[in-house]
Amino acid sequence: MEEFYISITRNTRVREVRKQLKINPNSDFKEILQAAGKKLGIEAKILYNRSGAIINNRNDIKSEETLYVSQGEEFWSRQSKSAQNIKESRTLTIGIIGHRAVGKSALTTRYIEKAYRDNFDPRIADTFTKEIEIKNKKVILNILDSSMLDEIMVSFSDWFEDGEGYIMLYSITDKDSFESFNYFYEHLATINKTDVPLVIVGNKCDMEEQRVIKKEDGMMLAKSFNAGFFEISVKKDINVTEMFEHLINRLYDIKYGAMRRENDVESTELKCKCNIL
Ligand SMILES: Nc1nc2c(ncn2[C@@H]2O[C@H](COP(=O)(O)OP(=O)(O)OP(=O)(O)O)[C@@H](O)[C@H]2O)c(=O)[nH]1
Ligand SMILES: [Mg+2]
Repeated sequence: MEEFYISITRNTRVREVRKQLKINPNSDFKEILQAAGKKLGIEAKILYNRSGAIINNRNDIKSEETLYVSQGEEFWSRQSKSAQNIKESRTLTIGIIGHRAVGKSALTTRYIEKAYRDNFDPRIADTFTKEIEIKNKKVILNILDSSMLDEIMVSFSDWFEDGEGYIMLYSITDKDSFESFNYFYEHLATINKTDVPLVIVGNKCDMEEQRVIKKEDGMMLAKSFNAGFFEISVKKDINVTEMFEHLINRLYDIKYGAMRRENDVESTELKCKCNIL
C-alpha cells in the first residue's frame, strides 16, 4: 500500500479549515487517530466520514477524503444546536499556488514565523494558522501551502478549495514557473475560484542578475487575470508584508466589510523596491 493524504477537520457545525494528514503504509488505526488529534490540538477519539459514519478501520480510510475528528461527541449534524460550543471567530483563508521551488513554503514561513530558511526543504501541502489583527478585530488567518512535489491532485483537492483568496507565486528566475500559470488558472476555474481575490507574485527579486521574467510581463498577466501584482523577495523580506496586507485587507472587506468589490489592478502602482537593488 502506498502513502496517501486525507483532509481532517474538527467535528463542528461551524466550518473550519481542513488540514492535511499523511497516511503512511505502515501506520495502524490508533496511530492515525493520534496523529489527527495532535495536528488539530485535541484528543481524538472518533473519526467520522462526511456522512457521519464512524471509521474504525484503517482500510476504510480513502485517499483525499475529509474526516471529522471527534473528542467523543456525536457527529456534528446529529447534535442539537444547544449542545454545540459554537465559537464564531473571523477567519480568512489564503491558498498559495505555484510551480516547484518558487518559494511557497519560504513565503509561508516568512509570514507566519517572521523567519527565513535558506535550505531547500520540499514540504508537503499543509495548513498554517496565525492570529492577526485587522481594524482592531482579531482574525484567524489560515495559509494553505501547496506543494508541487505532491501529486497535483493534492494541491487541488478538497482541502485546497477552502481558499477564499489565492497567491499565485512564480520566480522571476524561472520561466516555467511563470508559464505554468495558465494551467493553474484553469484548475482554479474548475473549483470556481477565479472570481475570488487573486494576486500574482514574482518572487526572488533579489536575484536580479538571473531574472528571466520582466516585471511588465508579470503586470500584464495580472491584469488579464484581474489580479493584483507584486514583485517580492522572501529572502530579503521585500514587499512580503505589503503583499499579504493588500490581499488580507481585500479579503476582509469582501467577507466582513461593507466595501464594494473593486478591480485589483491599482496595486500594480505599488513601487517594487526590487528594481533599485
Ligand atoms: N534567492 C532567493 N531564494 C529564495 C527566495 N525564496 C525562496 N528561495 C529559495 O528557493 C528554494 C525553494 O523554496 P521553497 O519555499 O521550498 O519552495 P516551494 O515553492 O515551497 O517548493 P515545493 O514545496 O517543492 O513546491 C529554497 O532554497 C529557498 O531558500 C527568495 O526570495 N530569494
Ligand atoms: Mg514547499
